[in-house]
Amino acid sequence: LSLPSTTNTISLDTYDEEQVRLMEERCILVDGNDKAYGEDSKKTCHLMSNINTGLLHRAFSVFLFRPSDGRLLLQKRADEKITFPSMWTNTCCSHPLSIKAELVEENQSGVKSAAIRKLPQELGIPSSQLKFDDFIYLTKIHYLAPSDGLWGEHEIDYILFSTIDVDLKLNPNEVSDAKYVSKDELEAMFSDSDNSFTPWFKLIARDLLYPWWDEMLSKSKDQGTSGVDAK
Ligand code: DMA
Ligand code: MN
Repeated sequence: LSLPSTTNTISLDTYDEEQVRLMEERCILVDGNDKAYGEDSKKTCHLMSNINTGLLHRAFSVFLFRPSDGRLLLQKRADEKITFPSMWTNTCCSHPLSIKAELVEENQSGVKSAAIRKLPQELGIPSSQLKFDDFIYLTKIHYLAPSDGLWGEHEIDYILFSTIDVDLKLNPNEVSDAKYVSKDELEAMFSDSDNSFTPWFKLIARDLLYPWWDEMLSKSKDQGTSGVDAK
């Protein structure tokens, strides 16, 4: 007798305990038009066996810039992460959860609330430094990327930019390193084969980040200030 394989047969025993616990989070299921229709576990949403049948969920990606010099804050994902471990990526990524505050679509409130929840948890940024109106919604992208065969991503990803000063206290279970980079410094990192990058960061950098970054830096020059202000 051969039973069909289901997500329940996949064991998380070999992974980090805290990251396994987070696999129980309830993600928001969406259709190809980002219409929410239900929820399922983070584990179910990130198994390639389910992604290959079309399962899609909602996510966000934060790009945080330092006001004084327009540098972008990057993080290196912890070795403990189950998907895309040890890779450099944008400031913070995660998922709005299927709870009232994070389901709100008006003014992209749900994903902004989720960002304000995760920036402290991953990077130790004090919540008092994070204000709703400091997050600018740019656009959303639909992408699919396998991680290691078993795991992957298939998301509608909301891109949020912010130009604010923050204090950092990295959570080592989430982030093993962080640094602010200029465009040239990021290019140098991309050219160094010792570094690996998440697929969504590479995609967003090429298609969206560079034009936006240029515009932001030139605006601050027009204003004749040394600082950069996106507002
Ligand atoms: C998921 O990020 C979201 C995107 C945009 C890839 P993640 O794997 O860092 O999520 P979490 O921090 O919740 O594990
Ligand atoms: Mn995801």
